[in-house]
Amino acid sequence: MTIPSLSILHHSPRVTIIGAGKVGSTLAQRIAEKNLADVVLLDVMAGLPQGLALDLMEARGIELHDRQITGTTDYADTADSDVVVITAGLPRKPGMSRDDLIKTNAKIVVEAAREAIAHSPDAILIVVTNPLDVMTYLAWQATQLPRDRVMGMAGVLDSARFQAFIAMELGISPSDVHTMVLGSHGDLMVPLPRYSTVSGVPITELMDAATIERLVERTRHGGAEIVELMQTGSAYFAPASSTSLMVEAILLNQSRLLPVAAYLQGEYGLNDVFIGVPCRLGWDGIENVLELRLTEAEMAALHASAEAVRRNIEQATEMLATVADSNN
Ligand code: TXD
Repeated sequence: MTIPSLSILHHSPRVTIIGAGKVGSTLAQRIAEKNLADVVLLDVMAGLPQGLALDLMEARGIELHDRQITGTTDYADTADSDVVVITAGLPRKPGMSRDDLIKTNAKIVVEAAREAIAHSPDAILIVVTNPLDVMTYLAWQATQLPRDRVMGMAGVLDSARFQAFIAMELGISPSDVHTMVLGSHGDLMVPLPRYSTVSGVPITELMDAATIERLVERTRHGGAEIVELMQTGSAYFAPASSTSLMVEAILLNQSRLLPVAAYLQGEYGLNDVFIGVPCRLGWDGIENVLELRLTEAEMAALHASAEAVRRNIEQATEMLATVADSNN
């Protein structure tokens, strides 16, 4: 049998996921089973990504897709990826804040970003590792990619949590709830009830202020609530779904308006920092940053959030410089 040489056969989109842990492996499953792209899973633990990839390949006949899933420890196997997602690094343990992870994760993320982009110079980079906004900044700095091709995943997850809590409170489908959470991925995130709606109706019309505040607080501590329950790791189903939504928006050029950590150059009065703001995502990555009209209090909360990120960026940069000095 002769197989026709269709150019499309040579252009299957390719997503590399660095870090084959809980988030990375669940994301690989979502991307393959949604039939979005071939997936390369890379980890430092020899055997882990290969085993997970084989396991996912063995499910293909049942899940009915033909995507290739490859496991590797070698960056050469990730070459020419369209999207690179970094999930490598440690997750939180009970009692830890996301910022406690700076020391362990900064070096891992910088090296992963550099290696991955050296092999896929045209890729769009999505960072997932915590502390999210700081790690996204370091990855951008290490790769020198244009700002529209580097982003962090957090706002989609924080908005999904707020969406879930509103849906549970009102006893309605989460599909009818649209939420907007800006700012850093941490206790200083900025959920925006004024811009959160149920089928077009602002939630401020449907719940009293105390109820909304309770749901906002639960959203702020949504990650910690799960860490406390699990005791042995952090959330990964909703984080993988959120990242997969961003990958899908990019690969299918959907022009979705999603809150993602983006590099700001004057938007919202902020400069030289990555922070969660609504962005239009498509083939080119971040195609546009939407500047919402914010109240004074909302703007102040966003700036406080950005200040905290900035302090952590300084701390991480000093730490990386010390490591580099001690290696010289
Ligand atoms: O909203 C968000 N952005 C997040 C972020 C939501 C959930 C999880 N979030 C963070 O993602 C979490 O705090 C961690 O920093 C990362 C990954 O979380 P995950 O739960 O997947 O952690 P695991 O299961 O420990 O997996 C991490 C993997 C593990 O297999 C390590 O061997 C691997 O990372 N690892 C590396 N891979 C490649 N290269 C290097 N250097 C490396 N170091 C560790």
